[in-house]
Amino acid sequence: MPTTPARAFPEDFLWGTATAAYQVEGAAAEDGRGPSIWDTFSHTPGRVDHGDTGDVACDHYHRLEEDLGILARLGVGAYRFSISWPRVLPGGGDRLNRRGLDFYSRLVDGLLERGVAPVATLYHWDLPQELEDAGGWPHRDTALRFAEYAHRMGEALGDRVHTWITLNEPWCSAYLGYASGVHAPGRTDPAGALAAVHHLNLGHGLAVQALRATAAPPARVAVTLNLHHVRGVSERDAEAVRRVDALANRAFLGPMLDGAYPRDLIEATASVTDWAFVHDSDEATACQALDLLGVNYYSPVLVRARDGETADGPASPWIACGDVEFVRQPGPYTEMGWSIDETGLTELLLRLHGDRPSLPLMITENGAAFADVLDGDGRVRDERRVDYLRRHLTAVADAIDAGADVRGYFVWSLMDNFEWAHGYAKRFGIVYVDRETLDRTWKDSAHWYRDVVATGTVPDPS
Ligand code: PNW
Repeated sequence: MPTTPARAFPEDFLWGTATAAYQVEGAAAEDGRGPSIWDTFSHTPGRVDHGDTGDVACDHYHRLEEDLGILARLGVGAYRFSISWPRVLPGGGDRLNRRGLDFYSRLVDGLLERGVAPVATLYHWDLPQELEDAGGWPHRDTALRFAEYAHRMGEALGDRVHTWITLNEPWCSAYLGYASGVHAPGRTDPAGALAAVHHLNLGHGLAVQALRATAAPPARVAVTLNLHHVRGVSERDAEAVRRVDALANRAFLGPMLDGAYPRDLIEATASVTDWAFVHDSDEATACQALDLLGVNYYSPVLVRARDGETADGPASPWIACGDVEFVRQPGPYTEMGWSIDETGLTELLLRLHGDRPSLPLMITENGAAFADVLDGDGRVRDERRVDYLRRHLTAVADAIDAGADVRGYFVWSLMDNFEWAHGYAKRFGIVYVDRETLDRTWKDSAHWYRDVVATGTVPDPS
């Protein structure tokens, strides 16, 4: 008998790992793939650390069999990947690129053959460049193009993919892409960013309709949000917490789940936009019944009220938050500088469950970057990642014990990959990828996670 209590998860809990197309695939100009905003952005000097690009990434496009083998040996029940829109519809438009689609078809079949459920994300940030040139997400037509893309994918893969995610982290797409400009397409236009928020919400709703019309039942349709667990330094900071919650969370939860933008969001941003891009029935369209809410969690957010507006700093993702100060959290930190605090995950899950008890939750990303080293004996001793994962899984178990309906958990990420503006320097994988040879090596965390999956329990650290 173990002397310390292990945490057991429900029998049918879904264990998985996650990646995204541009971060792992490479083969950026092969088999008819068109350019995306991330190709343009990463090839623009100064945008990505060390000038890294996704041209080769992890070469997953060519190493599909090897990577399927890793998933099979991990024993995971599901794999969350994203479809590259410009690979299947170069230019974003009508012409289906059969060779591009064939890659996803082989991926899906390969997963099913190994007993791994495919979880497909339609949009993990790689907008076809032509659609950006036509206005991008601030432009209404992008939402309509996205719905057509969703329709095509539902038709092509909906017989075999039973769990769909429309958008990954629209917060990043809108605010990092169009307000702070640290992500593609690198624009710094707050009004455009809020228009992007809306067209992402609208595109989501239209995509859900398209998937319901095409994917074979019982398809599960979800969206993945990077919900921010916001805390105030003191009671006096409640208004600052509410503002950040409106911009980061309720800007998406409101239309998608309640069919309306929060009034306080509209009011707080009135000097930036009049929200005229919201047409009469848009909020109703954005609000489609969902089978799951995907939650990506890395770290909580700490804020306090600032006296008086600040002078203009660098472009910020936090529109209309000049009177809010973002406070550095206490450590320890990951390599991203993100504070490690799993209590925020429990609290976030319980809040979501309390607000909407009938909506099942799934952790679609959680993980950490550390400065991993491949030792001479071929081992990566990433005990800090094991500790991070153990803490966060325990936090999920705490939320489940307190009543939250959490159906699954996906580690970000299956393997080290292109970490957006940070390039390859930030390693999130449980599998190590050598940047010279692209060889894959299981880190200690991968061995640990395999045991968690096999037993359905998180062992105590001892
Ligand atoms: C998420 N932020 O990105 C993405 O879904 C992944 O593709 C990514 O690799 C992972 O988390 C790790 O970063 C984020 O600045 C990027 O707050 C930036 C932020 C949050 C999430």
